[in-house]
This record gives sequence, structure tokens and C-alpha cells, in this order.
Amino acid sequence: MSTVEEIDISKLEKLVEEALEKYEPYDVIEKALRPAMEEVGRKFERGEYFIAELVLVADVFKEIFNKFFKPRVSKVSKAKPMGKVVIGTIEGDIHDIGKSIVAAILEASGFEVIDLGVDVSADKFVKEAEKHSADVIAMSSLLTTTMLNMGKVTELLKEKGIRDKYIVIIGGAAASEEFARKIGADAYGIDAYDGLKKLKKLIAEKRKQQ
Ligand code: B12
Repeated sequence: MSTVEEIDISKLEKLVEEALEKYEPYDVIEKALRPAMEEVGRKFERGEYFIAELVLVADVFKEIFNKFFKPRVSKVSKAKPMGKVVIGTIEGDIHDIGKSIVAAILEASGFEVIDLGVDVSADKFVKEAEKHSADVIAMSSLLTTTMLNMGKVTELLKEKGIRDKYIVIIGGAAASEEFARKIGADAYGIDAYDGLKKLKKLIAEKRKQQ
């Protein structure tokens, strides 16, 4: 969807409306809007785009998400408590679009979600998880330079002797299955639904053991 890059808002909104008549909202995000963002990222990497362009497309994406998708995903909410999640983008990183999508999908699927925002320290993740008696700590990271900070969360949990209290899941462009294993997280989600699927499975397993 090159229109995201061209930033023709009215044309883009029309295309999104048409797509939503045929496809599920989440598919439109994953199969059209997210790849477009990735292309913008590649252009930035090649020096064809600058920060100003990244900011612009991020604003467009957020506008589209809030206007067309958030109301739709909220509607399908079953309000059945699946568990409590504290979610945030890790310290040093201010990317929040993916994290907010994950938060919206989890909420729509019946999780109670406490969104800690961006640039969240290990200390804050752990404090908030304890404060809210959360079941899950979910972290997002798009930068390779700060992804290691996610390991500080699992370390801190171990240090406090509370690692087993939480299911720790990570995601975002800088994360991977391998990295999740490396830092001792329980799961990695390639996208919001993958994360949801894995969390449901892990929560069911944990409840069986209790
Ligand atoms: C938009 C954008 C920005 C915007 C962000 C605005 C915002 N409010 O979020 C702005 C302009 C602020 C920005 C800044 C920077 N950016 Co930037 N940015 C991007 C871009 C183009 C898109 C990111 C995005 O929103 N994608 C769309 C969403 C929907 O996808 P997503 O985040 O991946 O999320 C999905 C999945 O990953 C997953 N997911 C995400 N989190 C989680 C969490 C859990 C628990 C689970 C289960 C799943 C999950 O589910 C989501 C939905 O399906 C990416 C390119 C890319 N390939 O990602 C670069 C990119 C991430 N940025 C990059 C860079 C370098 C920067 C800067 C350092 C640039 C600079 N020189 O200042 C700064 C960093 C500032 C900081 N300290 O954080 C690099 C990172 C490279 C690297 N290896 O680390 C990238 C990859 C671009 C590139 N190819 O060079 N950026």
C-alpha cells in the first residue's frame, strides 16, 4: 500500500474503508499497513527517508488505527477476564504503535491491560506488575540498541525471587524467538495474534499446574 508513504490521507482512508468491507480489521493492519511501515523503515535505512518521514507515517498510522480499527476491535470484546497484563515499550525505546496494537488486541480478547507506555525501565515493569497483581509482563522492543534492557526485567524478577509469578512475553522488530530464550522470557510473539495465542496457551498451562 504505497499510499501510506505518499501520505494521501483521504485516498488512504477510502482504501482502508474498502478493505474493511472485505477483510477482518486485523488482517488489514498486518497485511497492508504494517508491510507499508516496514518499507518506510527500509527506505530510512537506505537514507532515502529521514526522521521527518518516519514521524509523518507514524502519525498517519496512528490516526488510521484510532479512527478505523480501535472501535472495531473493542466491539468484539467478550469482557471475559483472561488475565491481567502489564505492557510497555522497553527503556530507551519510544516506538509505541505495535505495542498499542498488541494492547488493543489483548483487551478485545478479554485481558485486563495496564499500558505503561514507552521507555519503561525494568524497575517500573516489575513494580507495576506487583502493584496490579498481574499475570503477564509484555514488552515491546524495536531497537537493537536497547533490546538488552528486556533482559534486565527477567533478571530483576529472578533477583527478587518472583520470576515464576509471571509469564513474560516479548515482541517487536528487534525481538525474536532466540532472543526470548536468551533472556529467559517465556514467549515471543511475531505479531499481536501470535502473542495472544501463546499467552492463552501459557495461561491455561499455568492454571492447570495451580
Ligand atoms: C515509525 C517508526 C519510528 C517513529 C515511531 C513513532 C511511534 N510513535 O511509534 C519514530 C520517528 C519516533 C522513530 C524513531 C526512531 N527510529 Co524508528 N521506525 C519506525 C518504523 C518505520 C515503523 C515502526 C512501526 O510502527 N511499525 C508498525 C507496527 C504495527 O509494527 P511493530 O512495531 O513491529 O509491531 C508489531 C509486531 O512487531 C508485534 N509486536 C510489537 N511489540 C510487541 C510486543 C509483544 C509482547 C508482542 C507479543 C508482539 C509485539 O505486534 C505488532 C502488531 O502486529 C520502523 C521500521 C520497522 N521495520 O519496524 C523504524 C525502526 C524501528 N526505527 C529505527 C530507528 C533507528 C529509529 C531511531 C533510532 C532513528 C534516529 N536516528 O533517531 C529513532 C529511535 C527513537 C527511540 N529512542 O525509540 C530502526 C531500528 C533499527 C535497529 N536495528 O535498531 C527501524 C527498524 C528502521 C530501520 N530499518 O532503520 N521510528
